Amino acid sequence: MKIIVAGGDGFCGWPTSLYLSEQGHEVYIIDNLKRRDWDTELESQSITPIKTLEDRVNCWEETTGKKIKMYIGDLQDYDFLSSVFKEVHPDAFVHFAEQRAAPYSMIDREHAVFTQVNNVIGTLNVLYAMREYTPECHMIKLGTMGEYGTPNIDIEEGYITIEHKGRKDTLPFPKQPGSFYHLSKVHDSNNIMFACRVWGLKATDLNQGVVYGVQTHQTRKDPRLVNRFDFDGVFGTALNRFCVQAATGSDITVYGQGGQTRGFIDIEDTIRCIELAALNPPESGDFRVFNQFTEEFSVQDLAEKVYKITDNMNLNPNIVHLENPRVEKEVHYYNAIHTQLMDLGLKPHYLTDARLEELVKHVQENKDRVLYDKILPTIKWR
Ligand code: NAD
Ligand code: USQ
Repeated sequence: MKIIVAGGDGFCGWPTSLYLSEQGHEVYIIDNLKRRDWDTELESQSITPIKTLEDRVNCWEETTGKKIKMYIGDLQDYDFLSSVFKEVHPDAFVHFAEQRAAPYSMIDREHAVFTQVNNVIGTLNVLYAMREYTPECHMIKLGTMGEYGTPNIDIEEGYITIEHKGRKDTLPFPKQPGSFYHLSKVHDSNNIMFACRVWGLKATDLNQGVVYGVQTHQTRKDPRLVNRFDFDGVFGTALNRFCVQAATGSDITVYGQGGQTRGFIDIEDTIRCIELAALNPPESGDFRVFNQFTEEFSVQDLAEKVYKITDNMNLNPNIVHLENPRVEKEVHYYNAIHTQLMDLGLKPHYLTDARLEELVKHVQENKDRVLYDKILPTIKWR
């Protein structure tokens, strides 16, 4: 298949591009390299030293003989996007290219506005480009489990059948997102659903949980292919952050009571889910939603898992409960359905002690790049 991977320089997009390329698909990366600028803005960095996109792509070709073409540009620039669509005529458009950190979107008005404009306009442009140049193209859009929030009922995959005053209908599952970033994903979902309904486009919204891990089979082929690894209080996500904290003698920071429960997925499974969605497209006009995670954990569960492993490694870890910088439920019911990707053939990599130990060791190898003053959270929701 001809597959565009927008956001192909990022944490999920880079290993996905390599995996799809290895499977024999023609891969075209779009990225505006903004993620690297946000590191500069926040005076932070990936723990792993990442090469430029050009070097990474050249290294992949040198190592495997497979070519990945890259286009440096912004999805908000419709002329740029149109020119890529006209040249490539993709079968699938994998859309990772958004500002994805909830804390970044909550810094102040400017960052909230930037996040929503970047994400919503970028996606709207992709929908228009598909409609204009390749209506058969399948949009595979990265959404988030955080669109649903934490309702006191089971979370279905996108839709819920409800009976109201004697009448019955299947409707989009209610959304209660927890940040301006998560809200941007809800706005995207609504726009994509509308475009599928009125223009007959086809799309899969992958409501992904928190991703952990760093390396994949493909990024391990050469040190120059290494994936990025975020640890700071803005872009670092729960499990990866806890591994960094334990590996570097910093406290494992549970926010509040730690009963916050989320869906989690190994980066090795993220890349497979994308291919499964691409190989099994929906019908024209369909807006399909999959919940993309493999296991549920509370933040406290994760902290304790990391504690156990790193204690065995004689790292003397310590769990602290910080005052929660976010506004979120800290004790709640959580049960999200996630069967559709399994039905398509996903064989999950579950979080094992061996996987955790490997992650911690990986951090230890790059320990000198950890910026200790960037670990604690500084952005508050209120
Ligand atoms: P990332 O920030 O590492 O990568 C995103 C990439 O998109 C970056 O390389 C950035 O430069 C690029 N980008 C952003 N805006 C762009 C634009 N307007 N035009 C072109 N390129 C642009 O993020 P990630 O962790 O790889 O996440 C990828 C996607 O998956 C996001 O949409 C995110 O919301 C979603 N997601 C991520 C996680 C996670 O835990 N990382 C979990 C669930 C969902
Ligand atoms: N948390 C802690 N301690 C920390 C960091 C986080 O207790 O040091 C808690 C948070 O309060 C939250 C939970 O862990 O309750 C998850 O936070 P996170 O930073 O790991 O993840 P989140 O902000 O939800 O965002 C990440 C990605 C985002 C994606 C989302 C999937 O950055 O792109 O959409 O995970 S989901 O969580 O399912 O919405």
